[in-house]
Amino acid sequence: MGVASEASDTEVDAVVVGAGFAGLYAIYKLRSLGLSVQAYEAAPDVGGTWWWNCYPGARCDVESLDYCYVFDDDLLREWKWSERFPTQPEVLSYAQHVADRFDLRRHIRFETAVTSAHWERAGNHWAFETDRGDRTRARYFISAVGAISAPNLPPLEGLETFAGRVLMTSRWPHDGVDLAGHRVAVIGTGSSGIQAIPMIAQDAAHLTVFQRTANFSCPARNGPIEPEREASVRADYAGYRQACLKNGAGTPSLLLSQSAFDLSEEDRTAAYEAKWARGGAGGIPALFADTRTDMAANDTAAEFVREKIRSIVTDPAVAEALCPTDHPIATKRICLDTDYYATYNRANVTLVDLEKTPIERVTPTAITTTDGEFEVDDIVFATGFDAVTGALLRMDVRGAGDLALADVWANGPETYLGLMVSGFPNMFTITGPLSPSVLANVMVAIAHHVEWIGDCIGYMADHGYDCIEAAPEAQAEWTEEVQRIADGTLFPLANSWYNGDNIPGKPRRFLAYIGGFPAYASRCEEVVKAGYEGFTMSVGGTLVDA
Ligand code: NA7
Repeated sequence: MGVASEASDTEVDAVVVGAGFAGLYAIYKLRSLGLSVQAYEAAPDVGGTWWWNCYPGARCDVESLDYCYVFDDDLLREWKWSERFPTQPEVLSYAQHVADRFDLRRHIRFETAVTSAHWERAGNHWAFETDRGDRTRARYFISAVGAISAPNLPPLEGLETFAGRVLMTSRWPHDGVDLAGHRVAVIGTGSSGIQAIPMIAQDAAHLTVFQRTANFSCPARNGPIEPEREASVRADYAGYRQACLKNGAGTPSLLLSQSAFDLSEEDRTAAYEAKWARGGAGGIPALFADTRTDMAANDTAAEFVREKIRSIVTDPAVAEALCPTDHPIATKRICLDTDYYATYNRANVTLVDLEKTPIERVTPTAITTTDGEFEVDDIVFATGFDAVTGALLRMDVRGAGDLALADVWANGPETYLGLMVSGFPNMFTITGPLSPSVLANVMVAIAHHVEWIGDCIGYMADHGYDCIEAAPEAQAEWTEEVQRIADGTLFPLANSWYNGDNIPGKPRRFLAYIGGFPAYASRCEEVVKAGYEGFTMSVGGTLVDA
């Protein structure tokens, strides 16, 4: 664990903001290029979202064999995952292992948040300030702030008067929380709530779940990694990785090729049953390519899951309340669970349907809805994140001409390839807005971006450039293309954080590239082959087309 020292005033080649998986690899990569690197991390240790989200039941919903770095063969050989879907402590210990093994901590200042990053054209550098008073100048600004890292705490009326504990899944205390004998409220039924609810129900005297929107969840069927599967992956990891890179979601566990209507109804149902029994990545929607584009195909998957909910939950009224009907399946992130629906059969669990009876206020001892008062000792917010753009915008980022990123993105983020923003020279965003990010295996997305950025900086050094910027026209075209591809799917039909819908006032724009990881990676490669088409590189402040 890093220890913060005195505030500093320094100059380095690159500042990396964030020491999660993106930040760690960026530090490693930039250092290997010979750059001096300073990273800042708000948490006391590495891991990013895996440091903060240590709530009960927290798990990765990408299979462990797919959720790792591939830049070092020894690291790949050495590290053994214990379960198919790794727990948060295991993912965190992997991040810590990587930091130690590659001696990355010495570049990171922990418990230090970057508060501002301003581009200074005169010095051709970024000037950073932190909440500990550090001032740092750097030629390159690498944002590794994460797409799902800026928590969303809804401003419920009266919350400040609540006498019990207010907890957030995304800021869970590291020394744990004793819920035994307590009456606990969980607000939110996304991935975090759906993972935490079965665990909390086991400890709490009573659990009341406040559900605004029912969500689709499929069984993870977690367990130890099958030795044969692990052996076959390890026997040809390079080949396995190539399969990952060719898959739209960056993980070969998801086979998205056939239509739901390629099969007879009977065979389709049998395929859904088999997937439900097997569990795993992507859940039921991962079986057919047209689940995300064709409403009739989507309905077959959605109705299959609704029937499963009805078969598991014994109280028909509770089952109906848990059946999602407001959005096509998978247009909100599909959840993977362990005993989520069965948890509602417990005598100590109550579901409150906020669609019918919204929360009015919080009192010192209760949450009050239009239906009455629910007395609780603890309130757990599992209310998600200001996803994809939130973490970047919570810093004061100003580009050329002192333009604030928040103003430039007032109508939604605009980027070129999700890698750079026009008017913000030398600022790279790892898994940034309008890149595959949250729609791909994020480890694949991170590796791709870090390597692309490293190669780009290497190219600039080789050619004597010291400044790169996205051209406004290229950015406008990319931004339009990302939305157009999303509009060809069912995703815009959902009120989801993919569209920015979960944050009041956030402009509606599809925040990730949904054309699939391979198409995205090819585009990035073509851009490079065409001499960094759509980017402008300059020497000593004189703009020259690269
Ligand atoms: P999510 O998926 O955004 O889920 C947040 C949940 O909180 C969701 O059910 C929301 O309902 C609910 N919510 C949000 N605001 C409120 C208010 N004001 N009142 C009641 N309920 C509310 O976040 P998660 O942390 O679960 O998962 C995020 C990602 O992290 C996940 O996809 C994984 O990749 C890991 P809504 O559906 O918006 O009506």
